[in-house]
Amino acid sequence: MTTTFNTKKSEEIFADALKLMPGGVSSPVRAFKSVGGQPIVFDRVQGPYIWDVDDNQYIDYVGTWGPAICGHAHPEVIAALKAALEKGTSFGAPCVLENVLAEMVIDAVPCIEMVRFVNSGTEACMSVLRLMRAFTGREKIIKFEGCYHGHADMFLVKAGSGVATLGLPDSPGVPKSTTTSTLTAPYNDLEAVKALFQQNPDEIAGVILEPVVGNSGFIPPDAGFLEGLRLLTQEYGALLMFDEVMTGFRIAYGGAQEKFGVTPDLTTLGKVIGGGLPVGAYGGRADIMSMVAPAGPMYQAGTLSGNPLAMTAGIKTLELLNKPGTYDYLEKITKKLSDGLLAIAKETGHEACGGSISAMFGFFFTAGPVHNYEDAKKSDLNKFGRFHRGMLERGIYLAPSQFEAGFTSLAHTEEHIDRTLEIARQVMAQL
Ligand code: HOZ
Repeated sequence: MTTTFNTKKSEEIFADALKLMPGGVSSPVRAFKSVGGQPIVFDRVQGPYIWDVDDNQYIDYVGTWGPAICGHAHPEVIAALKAALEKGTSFGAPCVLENVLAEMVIDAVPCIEMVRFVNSGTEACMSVLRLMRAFTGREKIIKFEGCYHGHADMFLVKAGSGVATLGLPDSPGVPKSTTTSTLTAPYNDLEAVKALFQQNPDEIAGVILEPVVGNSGFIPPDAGFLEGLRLLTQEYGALLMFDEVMTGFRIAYGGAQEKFGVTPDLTTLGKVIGGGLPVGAYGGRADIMSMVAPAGPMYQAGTLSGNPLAMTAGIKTLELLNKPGTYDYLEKITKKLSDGLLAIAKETGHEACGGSISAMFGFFFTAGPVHNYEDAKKSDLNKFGRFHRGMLERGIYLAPSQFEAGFTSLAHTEEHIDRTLEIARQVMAQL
């Protein structure tokens, strides 16, 4: 493919970064390891666009891995942040903004009666697991192959996202003793979950999952899967925990639990609720959350938790989302993108499958269907890498891994989608 793509400054900066930071990055998923080439270095973002340090412009479908659902650097978010900044950057003490965001989250998310703010999705998931164990007095948990719940030790078992991308699903440095209580099952396989409960009666604290998977690529739950998990967990006295770090406020205002009408006991959130600043949260039934210190004995803490700038960005972002028509719009443009990509793949002779729900989508180079991580791994990763590169060189920024979902935003218009599809047609025709 011949283009005039110039990334000279990106290359120079990344070469320096490689000497300064492991792999040149602050988080592995950014490193382009599985798609070839090297990461572009960003200079600025606005709306649906990114500009790199060489001044190339891209339409962005990563959205800083999820938070940018209103579009990057939304003027109202920036204005609110500027005003908040005048009051200081951190209090390490209660502030009324925490109450405001907590109330918005409690109103929106069906299972959440009380919430604790933390600083990332990883922190939310490791904390909620401790809470599940504290509440039930049981140690074992069930997670699903290819689901990613952050990088805490007990979740790095057959995990998705960066570890799947790098082929490191079980990381060295994680003590065996930490993961012996982590049982795994294939996603969408209720029978496998049932068998684990039968083999470990009275030992399983709960089931933890992405209700729509985004960390093995995009994989929706089969009909009845979430409902089946709800029934099984109730039958065995275990808790159900939806990790909605990706899906929360993205596939519906109330997340997957609103969309699918299945209410878990606990939920983790992140990404969107921070509006682009570092925030995570866990919440759920008040009787369970009352175990969290200082209300109860389960200890969990954080110097920057409930940070006023992060709360401000989250509040403004949820205000922008909580308007009539938001999710219909996101559904419409994302479906147009997803359907368009599949149609172009077919026309140009490539096996492909995929789909979308609201502002989240995915696309695999395999005939599919993809119900779980094993299915996702059948995708032609080499072809995905070449597709990714071709799109990048023509101004479309996709997640640099087959095992990540794509994200749209309120700033993406039909014109952006048309332009993306036009470029996808050029690239696929040459693959
Ligand atoms: N959790 C994000 C999507 N899988 C990526 C964040 C990261 O690992 O940098």
